[in-house]
Amino acid sequence: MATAIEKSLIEILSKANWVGILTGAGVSAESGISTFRDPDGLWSKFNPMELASIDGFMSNPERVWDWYQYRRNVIHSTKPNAGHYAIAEMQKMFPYFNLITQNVDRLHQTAGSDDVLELHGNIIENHCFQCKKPYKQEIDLSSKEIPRCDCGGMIRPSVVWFGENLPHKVLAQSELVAQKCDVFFSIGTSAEVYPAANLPIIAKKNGAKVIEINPNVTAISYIMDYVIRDTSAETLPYIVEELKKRPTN
Ligand code: BV8
Ligand code: ZN
Repeated sequence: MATAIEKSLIEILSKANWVGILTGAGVSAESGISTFRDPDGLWSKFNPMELASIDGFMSNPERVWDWYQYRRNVIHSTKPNAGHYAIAEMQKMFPYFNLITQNVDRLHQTAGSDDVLELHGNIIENHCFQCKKPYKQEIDLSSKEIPRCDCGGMIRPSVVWFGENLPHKVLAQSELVAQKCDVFFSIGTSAEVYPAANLPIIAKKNGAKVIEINPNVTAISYIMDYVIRDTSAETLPYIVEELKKRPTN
């Protein structure tokens, strides 16, 4: 059962005109996908700079390719959880609503969210490391062979690695949401990675009510107006049910 959600939060939400949500790996945890910085997370087993960076790919492309193939196989057998579905429902409950995600698994889209702002790209698509051309051929998830582009370049997953710029348009849109919304959720993210972690701070500075849904304390818990120390799959369906009971504006 979600920890007691303050009545005032539901009150604020029922009157909200524009809701923004930033999600991180924690939202996919209850679908069975490891997070990065939890004690059993990916970064406890792998070195991010070796596996999620341009230098890492250049120094050992096979190791990086293998790691993404392993993650793609994990993601391939997962399904959205109640938290993803609740966010997809929330999209229809406000005059303006934007979902911004750091996740690359596309479970939000599978759950029915559309126009998802993917700050860190996605693990499903691929492009050429050399000429950047999108690589449209089906990837054999069991293959250790790095496919080649017709320019001869190696193919890589279309995620944003450390040291790489985020897609400019997506970042600009996300910053606009943070500036304009009246309520901003930070859900399932440790808020350690920038510029994504700036978004709740921008929202707060621009007068939004900021809400954190996370079983643990994060680097930005201190700025929150509301903190719900529970999981997303528990909390979000409960918020949706409470909102349905109230007349929205
Ligand atoms: C950039 C790849 C401009 C995709 C990722 C030095 C050199 C270069 C850059 C930097 C530098 N110093 C700082 C930087 C900037 C750097 C950065 O922020 N580094 C940090 C670590 C200090 N950022 C960048 O490099 C970005 N680009 O700035 O470009 C630039 C250019 C050149 C030089 C400088 C700057 C690029 C950032 C994107 C990096 N790519 N991954 C992939 O393979 O997935 S980041 C990686 O962390 C993931 O993508 C993930 O999205 C991201 C954030 O992690 P979270 O989603 O928050 O996950 P985490 O495990 O941390 O936390 C999970 C949370 O969930 C926890 O709080 C937990 O309590 C909670 N939780 C658990 N279970 C649940 C739950 N919550 C709810 N319910 C549950 N059930
Ligand atoms: Zn190419």
